[in-house]
Amino acid sequence: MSMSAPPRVVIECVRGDIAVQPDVDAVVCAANPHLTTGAGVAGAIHRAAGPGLYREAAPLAPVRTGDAVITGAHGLPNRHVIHTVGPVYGRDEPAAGLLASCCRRCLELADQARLESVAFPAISTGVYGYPVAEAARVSLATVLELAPGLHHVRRVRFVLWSEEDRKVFSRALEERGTGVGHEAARRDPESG
Ligand code: AR6
Repeated sequence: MSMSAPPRVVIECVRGDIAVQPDVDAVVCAANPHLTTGAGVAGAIHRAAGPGLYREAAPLAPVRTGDAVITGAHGLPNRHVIHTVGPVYGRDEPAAGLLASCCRRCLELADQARLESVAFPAISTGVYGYPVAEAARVSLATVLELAPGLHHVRRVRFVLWSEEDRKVFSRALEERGTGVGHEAARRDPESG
């Protein structure tokens, strides 16, 4: 790629556990408005972080759907946790607009905190019922749209719990193509 090209944001889609991403500055928690622990991502993050995470987060609640807040990472191997509240599919409308807003707010907070890297789970696709393929398209489109305007964030990783979901995200990323201020990279942690 040309030397004069703007700094690139690398987007990765990997299979894994969002609570075990030691090489990123922040991990995103798929939270509920009260920022309490729960199933899935929030359960894994709060378990690994320990009770200090909820103690720090609680005064920041309630968080509106589509919004996000940032805290320390406590027992997690990262610097920060960004807690975002995705839409409950079929209830919170417009679903795509709210999911895009989650991704945008997380990137804004990461960039404001001068973070270089952030890992997202597939927000809303578990307990909140958002179809994975649609969520992948919305989330990736939002990251790609915002990437050229980011000052600090250079790496965005989507961490998918199942291989099937990783493929869905990877395919959605491929469909968007590359070369507009971002670069797509895929890595399977289990293949080294
Ligand atoms: N790492 C990465 N992805 C995971 C993990 C993990 N450890 N565990 C599950 N997933 P969810 P939501 C996937 O339910 O839909 C909570 O109870 C999972 O397979 O965590 O936004 C909160 O407290 C799915 O694809 O988040 C809220 O009440 C995706 O992560 C509510 O659930 C998101 O699933 C939020 O629901």
